[in-house]
Amino acid sequence: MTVPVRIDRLRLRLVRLPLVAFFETSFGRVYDRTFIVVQAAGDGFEGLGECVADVDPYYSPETNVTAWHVIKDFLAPLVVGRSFAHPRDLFAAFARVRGHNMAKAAIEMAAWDLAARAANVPLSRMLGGTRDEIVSGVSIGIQDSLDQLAQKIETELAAGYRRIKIKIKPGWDSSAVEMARSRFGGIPLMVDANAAYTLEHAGLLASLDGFDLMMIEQPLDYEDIRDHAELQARIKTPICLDESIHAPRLAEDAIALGACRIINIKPGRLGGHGQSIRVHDSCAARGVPVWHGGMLESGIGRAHNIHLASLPNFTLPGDIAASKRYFVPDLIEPGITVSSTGTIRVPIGPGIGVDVDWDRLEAATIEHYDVRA
Ligand code: OSB
Ligand code: MG
Repeated sequence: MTVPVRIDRLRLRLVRLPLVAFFETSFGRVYDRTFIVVQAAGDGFEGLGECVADVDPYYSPETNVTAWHVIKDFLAPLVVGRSFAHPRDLFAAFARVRGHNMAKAAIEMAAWDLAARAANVPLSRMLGGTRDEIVSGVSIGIQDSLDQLAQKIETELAAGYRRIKIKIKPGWDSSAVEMARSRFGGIPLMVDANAAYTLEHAGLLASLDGFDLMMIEQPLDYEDIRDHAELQARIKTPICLDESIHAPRLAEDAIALGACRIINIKPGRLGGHGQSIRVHDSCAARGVPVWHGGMLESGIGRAHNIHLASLPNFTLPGDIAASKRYFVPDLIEPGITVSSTGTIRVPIGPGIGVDVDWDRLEAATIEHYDVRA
């Protein structure tokens, strides 16, 4: 099927928004989010994408400064003034640029939104989505005390969220998991280490087997698929890879090597919707479930995530929560809401199907840059 998309102009915005509460991972604590919003215009329509690169290169090698540079000087010239038979063709058009998946994804996703708006269909339909609502979980950062963590878990369970993920790091792991299990019983519970451990911690990680966790996300190093395979052979808890999987081929290798039993999909990390669908499909063919991760996106990126998570092999709850957990107000109006049973409806309007509050976006914009044909 061809879904033509033409790009006449790209507008980049560097945006900063305060988070409603600090978010701490093994990388450190953050109080706000700085990201790039991409507007892609063509054929009288406009599509939106969000670049999830952070201010620091701790989750991935990209930052919003590298992404701005790479989009402006290398990626935009490859697509502005061009027509494509399908938005999935943009990733191939970027092929000579190595890496920089978050920069590529921001443009590619804006092109999908543009194409879906031009075709007057919801993005989920164009992506191959099969459900009209998705199941939502939360990612709870490292807190100052176990009591604070308990309070957060209680609040999120009361709000209806269907899975609790706790960020861990050496010194904030067994105690946090033990507290969550003893206070909240058999809730769907998992942990995310953001690469904070090494194989030397295998004994400690194996001791988490007793807590019946759904999975442990990215326990070991960013690039280290082989050590994850060795760890998976030594622990019962399924390993889920996040940071390590930045290309479809790596997902296939990790599964073949037994390095993980579950994969986290984030379109920013993979280079956009097209690459995410490839990972989704190859995991489905191998009987490996996937779920949709989050990068503390605004409502723009979050809307993209919701549409992607409507594909059939997203069988585990995602890190896609309500706007009010991140930004008040969000860049979209109304914000994303979660039902009392922890579900989010997939928007049904054209494209990403959410409405940007342009005054708010303008007020949050630090810098603009336009690329025209
Ligand atoms: O590892 O999943 C991660 C946020 C920023 C960077 C990496 C991660 C996260 C989260 C937050 O866990 C998920 C969310 O957006 O709620
Ligand atoms: Mg993660």
